[in-house]
Amino acid sequence: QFLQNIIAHPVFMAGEANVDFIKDHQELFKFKPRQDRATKVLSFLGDVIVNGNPDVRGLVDPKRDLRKPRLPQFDPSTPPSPGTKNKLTELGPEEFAKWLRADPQIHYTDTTLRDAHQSLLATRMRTFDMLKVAERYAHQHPQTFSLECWGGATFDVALRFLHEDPWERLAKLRAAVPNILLQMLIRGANGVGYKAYPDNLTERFVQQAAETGIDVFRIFDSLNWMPGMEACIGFVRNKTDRLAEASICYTGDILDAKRNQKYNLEYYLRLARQIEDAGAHILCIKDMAGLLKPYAATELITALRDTISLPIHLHTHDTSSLQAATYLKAVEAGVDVIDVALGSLSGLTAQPNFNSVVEMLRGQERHREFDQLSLNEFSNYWETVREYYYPFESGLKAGTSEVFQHEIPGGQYSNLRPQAASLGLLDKFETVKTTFADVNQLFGDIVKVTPSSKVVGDMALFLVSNNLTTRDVLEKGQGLSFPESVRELFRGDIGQPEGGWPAEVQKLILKDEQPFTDRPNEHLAPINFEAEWQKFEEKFGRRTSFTDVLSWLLYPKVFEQYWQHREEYGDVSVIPTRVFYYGLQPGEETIIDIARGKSIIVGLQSIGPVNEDGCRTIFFSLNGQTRNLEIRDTS
Ligand code: 3PY
Ligand code: ZN
Repeated sequence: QFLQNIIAHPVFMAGEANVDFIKDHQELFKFKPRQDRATKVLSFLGDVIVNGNPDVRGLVDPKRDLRKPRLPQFDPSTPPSPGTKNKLTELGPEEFAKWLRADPQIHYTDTTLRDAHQSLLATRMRTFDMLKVAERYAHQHPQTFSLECWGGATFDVALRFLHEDPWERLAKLRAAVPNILLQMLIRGANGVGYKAYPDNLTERFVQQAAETGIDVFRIFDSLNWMPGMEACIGFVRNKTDRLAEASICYTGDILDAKRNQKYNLEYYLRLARQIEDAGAHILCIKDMAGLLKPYAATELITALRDTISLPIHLHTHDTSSLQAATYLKAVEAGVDVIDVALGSLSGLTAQPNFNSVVEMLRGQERHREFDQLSLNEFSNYWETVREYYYPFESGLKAGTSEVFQHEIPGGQYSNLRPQAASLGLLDKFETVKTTFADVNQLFGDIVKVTPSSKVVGDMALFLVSNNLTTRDVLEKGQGLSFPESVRELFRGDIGQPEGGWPAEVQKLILKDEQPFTDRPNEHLAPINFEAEWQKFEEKFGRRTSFTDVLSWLLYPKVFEQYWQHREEYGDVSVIPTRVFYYGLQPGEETIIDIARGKSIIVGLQSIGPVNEDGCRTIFFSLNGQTRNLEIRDTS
């Protein structure tokens, strides 16, 4: 610290330090007390106890019964049995894909650690709760095809709201699950963000994700625009030895004459051929809103199996509560892998129920055996843990066939409600949903999935909060100024939709601005990684890693806040979730594993009154010793 004080001193920095510099500047000997890990954790807890965790402020129900979960049984004395990860290492991606396509038994991807909580709990599931069961899962269910555990919104939410490093989450899951493929969702040219990134940034991101632990890259473009996916497929193929799974996002209804003008069977088969030609190893049908009805699945999967030779992976959301029937038809038609979530985090806007789908197929030709008692133990674990996240529940109580009208993706639904609430529009949520459908028609009937779906949502909220309809847009759009994201969409910032943008609407939105039709990434200068790393070190210091640099390049402001939080409070991902969100009650104790093999026991003794500085003294016990901390009361 002494050296740091010298280097940072204005006299020294101006190059004016002489021999008496140290003698004349006694402030160089003033050191900020170095906060150890335990003190940092206590400061965080003190803040939650006094002021509440800002992420749940106003939503806490002190009477809620938050029990301790029971961990599923497993035998830690033997290593987990080899699974699909071992198979990929043995065969390489091309041969693996052939093996998958030829395997007669159905495969399952478990989405509990990504899409299920993104769709039910606004992506808030913490690494802490995942790690409690990851190793157990690897032992108990090694025949799972993959665990979807990264990408989509998890990257942003981990940094922004959970103050966690997404890379650390991935590395820890990889260590706990050495035998099952780990899968991520990547938004093609938009990476794990909401806009186009320079190609070489996505390339390094893909390489780093593979090195850290990802085996299956599920790639999609939010408008089903091939140029938005091609580069990313190439990065996975050429820069890693992992699987490139490219998606057709399913929208409309191929069996409904009113909805299949544009998005019909031919359209999807053409895309599938292009995906195969682009070099993907697996084809995904990404039914992000849960619109693929059972008989449409029969048509689509049968035709796809006849048209391409890739294995087919089906993803859906159970918003309508019909999708187990879709899976039954898809399995009969020869789908290779289906996405499911463990019972207590399944259904509604998440994936169909893993435990039940296994039972649906038991005794049938394509059944794959899973220990049902153990699956239920995992489901029970998540049922208890889900309660900790109650402030983030979407409020949807039952399946709804409304989804066939509004077509809101499952992953967006749980976000749109709080977004509407924050604008004071909760009592108009029905109108928001119907306006979402109207905006889709205004925009020319587009594929709606992140980020295009977010723009449709932004426009719907804009219209409802200004008491406008899509007809008003057509009649007086010249005089309206639209949300920034809408302008960007029509300018071509996230790609081109099938059939192009409706020209009249595009003119109303862009006014005199010229749209482009080539890849938005072509307009972005490549990243100079050396220069950026240097800038990064100047800003954040040397105790950093390349994964931090990548996080910063993808989400500069969010990373900066995350970094400040980490400097002040340390690694808060190790704090148990109940304590992280709701603090401790006087007399309560918790154990926190603050580093490998190092645990502390923290108890709350009492909370002092507010003093004249606006602070409260919190009396903690730390490993049996009393520790007082002054915490500012901002409530
Ligand atoms: C995401 O991009 O986060 C999605 O889940 C899209 O379905
Ligand atoms: Zn999804």
